[in-house]
Amino acid sequence: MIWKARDAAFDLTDRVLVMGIVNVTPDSFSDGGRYLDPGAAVARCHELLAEGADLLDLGGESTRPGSEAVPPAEQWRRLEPVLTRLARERPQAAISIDTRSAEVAERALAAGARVVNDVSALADPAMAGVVARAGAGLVLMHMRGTPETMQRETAYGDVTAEVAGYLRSRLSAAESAGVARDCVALDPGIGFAKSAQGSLELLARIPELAAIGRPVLVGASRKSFLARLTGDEGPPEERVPASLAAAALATWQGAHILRVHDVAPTIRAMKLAIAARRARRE
Ligand code: HH2
Repeated sequence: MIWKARDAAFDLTDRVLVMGIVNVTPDSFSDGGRYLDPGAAVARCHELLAEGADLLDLGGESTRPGSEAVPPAEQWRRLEPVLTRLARERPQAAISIDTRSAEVAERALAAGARVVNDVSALADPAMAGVVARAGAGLVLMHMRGTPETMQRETAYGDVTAEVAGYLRSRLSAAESAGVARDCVALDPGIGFAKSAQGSLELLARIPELAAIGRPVLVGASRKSFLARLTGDEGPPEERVPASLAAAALATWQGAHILRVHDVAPTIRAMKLAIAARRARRE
């Protein structure tokens, strides 16, 4: 399967992409405040690329449970110096921009980003047009409500069936608005309006999402559902071993893109799971 993003075309037939997270925010749940300074954010980007990240996902807004929306102007104030420096220093790096705002997406694409990662799956009516005009990659994610309200909406009959139905309909909406199907990747939204059990079930049932026919992105890294299952009670860094297990499990189940904080160890875990996937077929 091919995933297109402007001048990039990722062949995902027997490959899993690792997307490294850099949050240029004061309040993200794991790296909040660490990369708010543009120099620190750019240094982190170089570090993750050196570790082998295929893409970098830059965000100027936390979407952790309970968080409030950040105005587009403030998101862009955080992101602009980082994107400008990266475009100069690493023009070939594939940059994804984690935003629900079409205005921020448009500015980021003009500055060289190749992918828009939209956790609201086109809630901003201008978003699809912006993505389509640039021929950019687009990640559509499932959630209910908004980050502020979502943890009140975690009860489902069949979580996987509902998420798959939603992603199919958002894929159709994107296509109707002019986004090429080849540019779209789908994401079940681990931890977004999901109980720990719901997140786990989605990880275990990735083949049902992959059956839609587009790449599946999984973002389980350091999330609190892991702590609920393992009993880790400390800070998010304590969740790295469980995150690596989740990355291996997602790869084994057929995920195509892993969105993670810890790139180098994830690549090792993913390689093992890819080798096991090949062995299953041979
Ligand atoms: N998770 C987060 C943010 N963006 N995008 C996609 N497509 N999938 C995800 O699972 C996802 C996402 C939350 O993680 P993080 O960016 O580390 O934290 P915060 O939202 O607090 O900035």
